[in-house]
Amino acid sequence: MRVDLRSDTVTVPTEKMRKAMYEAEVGDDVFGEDPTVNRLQELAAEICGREAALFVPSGTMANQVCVRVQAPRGSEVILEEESHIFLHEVGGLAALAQVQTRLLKGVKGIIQPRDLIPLFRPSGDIHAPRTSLVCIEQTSMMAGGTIYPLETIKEICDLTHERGARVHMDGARLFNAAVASGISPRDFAQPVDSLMFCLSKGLGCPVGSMIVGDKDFIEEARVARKLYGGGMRQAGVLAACGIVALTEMVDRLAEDHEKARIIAEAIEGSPIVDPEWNRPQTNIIIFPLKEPRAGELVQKLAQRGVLCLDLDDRRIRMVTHKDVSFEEVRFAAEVLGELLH
Ligand code: TLP
Repeated sequence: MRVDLRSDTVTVPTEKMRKAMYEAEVGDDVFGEDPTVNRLQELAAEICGREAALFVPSGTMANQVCVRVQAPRGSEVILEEESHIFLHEVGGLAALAQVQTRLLKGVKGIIQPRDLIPLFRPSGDIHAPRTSLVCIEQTSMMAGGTIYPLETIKEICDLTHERGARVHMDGARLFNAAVASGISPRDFAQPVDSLMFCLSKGLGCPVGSMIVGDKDFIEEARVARKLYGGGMRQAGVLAACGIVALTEMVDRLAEDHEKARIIAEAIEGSPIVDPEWNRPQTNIIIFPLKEPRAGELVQKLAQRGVLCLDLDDRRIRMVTHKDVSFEEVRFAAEVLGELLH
């Protein structure tokens, strides 16, 4: 058996998606003339209760476009120290938006409003960069898919807006957070200035992310998307999958969370795992080892057919998704249990 738990990005399009791709009505989306892209964008905006949305090729481009539009060159962007935008986007903040970063450590990846307040630069100081943007990540990937509580998001947005800055949500796994918490994507999307979510992770699309926000912001984002080479032509073949994802693939994410709990049980009580590890709230399991042996363990798991990733020399990540069955997950849990106990 081969169980691929490296990421939910390994998911492949469903039959329905392939059929939808085949049948999609298309046009030139740079001219705004692809009816399927337009439908997907309207659907995404509606689900999030916001004015408009934009289809982009990847989550990375979505984040980078949102930062570019909202953070002027030379301004300062505040991020959690293990956020995807900071750690895993190839230095795009420096290379593309040309902004400076200010990092803080969250609690299980979640930025605490009280810790954020002292980081805003004082206005009127000629020496200081302007704080333009705060980025939050829903769910917080490197903390093990933890959920930003809605109250925390509201507090962060209020205090950031009071200080003249904006908030961007990297909602790559927004729907995992929504399904696990019972809070609607609309509620999560209300307080922030910009939001992106991915179609190509747990929702199973081959390509694509959505940027969501007010009309004026989305118009600016469309220009930045073109600048970054993300203006696509007959993208309706891809957008068609997005429509299937948003209408049919959201509720089933609960299964992925159940699968994560099965794996978590195999880790529980292991003498070689740090007992303080964050138990999974969604579909991501990250557990730290007491000794720096993550690479070795990942190799041993791979030899037994269980694929996962080492994030550094101590931390191992497993991500559950639609293309691993409960049977495969139970097999992975068994193998993991044997190696950990
Ligand atoms: N995350 C990938 C890798 O890049 C690490 C993964 O396997 O988890 N925001 C968050 C929180 C993400 O986890 C990711 C992808 C992205 C943005 C970027 O999305 P893509 O891969 O579409 O550029």
